[in-house]
Amino acid sequence: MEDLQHLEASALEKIKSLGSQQDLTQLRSELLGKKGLLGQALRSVSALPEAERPGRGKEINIIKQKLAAALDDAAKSLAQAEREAKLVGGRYDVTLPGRRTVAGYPHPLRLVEEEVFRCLKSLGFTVANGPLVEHDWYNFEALNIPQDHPARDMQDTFFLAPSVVLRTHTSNVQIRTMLAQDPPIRIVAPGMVFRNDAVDATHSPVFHQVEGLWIDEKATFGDLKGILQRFAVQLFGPEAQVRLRPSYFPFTEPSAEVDVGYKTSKGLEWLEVLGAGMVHPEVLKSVGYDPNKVQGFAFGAGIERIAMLRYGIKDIRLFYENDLRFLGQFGGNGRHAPGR
Ligand code: 2NM
Repeated sequence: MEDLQHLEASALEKIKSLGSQQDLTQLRSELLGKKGLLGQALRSVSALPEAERPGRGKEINIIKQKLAAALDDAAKSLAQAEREAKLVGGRYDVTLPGRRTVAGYPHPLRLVEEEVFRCLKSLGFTVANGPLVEHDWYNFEALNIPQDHPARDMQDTFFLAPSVVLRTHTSNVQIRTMLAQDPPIRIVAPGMVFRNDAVDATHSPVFHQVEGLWIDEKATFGDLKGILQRFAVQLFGPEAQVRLRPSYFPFTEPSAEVDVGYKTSKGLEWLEVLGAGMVHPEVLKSVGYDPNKVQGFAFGAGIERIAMLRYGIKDIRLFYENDLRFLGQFGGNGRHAPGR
């Protein structure tokens, strides 16, 4: 009895002070293996008087089970300790906090462009694109802009060759679309345009425009006004109003400057936002349309100008400097704000 209690106590003590899985394997075989201490004890049972054998055998088996369970527990905690030691002391410290990923977010000019699309797509317009480097004919001639018009001056236009220019508006896309398709036409042409201007707070030699075009048998000036009204409400809020002033463009007749009015503390304030008009018969003729059969209207606006008015931005250069402190302020519209 006493020798068995001693065996159990000292075995449990050894299990408690194990330092490695290797030591554990060694100890397990010393205790429970074929030639181990408990095996020896069991074998010695046969030397006892017959009456003592079952009680002694049972005692030994109980101790055997206890030690086996203690060894299994020790194996688990040793494995856990070894895993933790590896993680902390290894080449990578996985306990460090992760690096934060920064979700992308749209540029303010893209936000405005997308809002323009949202308004016009709901009216059946599709987006059309075209080249930035354009032949003189698509940029000027087909748009009824005469040879001696000041817009064709080197002071205003970037010439790459005598009749190759950086497009000065996206109207080249309207011309190319009308040449490729018959009416009805309902497109919106966004993109980069170029003017030979010196940089200041309100001018940039590269900026962005969006132009719309609707041609069919009876697209009227009244339809144009309705679209402009929706456009104003979409971009400047439900209270926005529209006012047309007579103007002149070579490619439209009649032509209008479009002001958007919205309520401020100082009363109704009017801002010039768009140009628009009925497409000039000469433009229709130049793309092979019959002005007696089809008609329509066009309108155009500068994306930068709309963004500056909407967000209260005073310097156009901010759009191009890629300063994240500036760009991070336009994450509205359900988009992700920048991470830090
Ligand atoms: C504007 C203002 C008025 C315009 C005209 C055309 C085309 F190709 F159909 F003739 N496209 N865009 C237009 C008309 C553009 O921007 C201020």
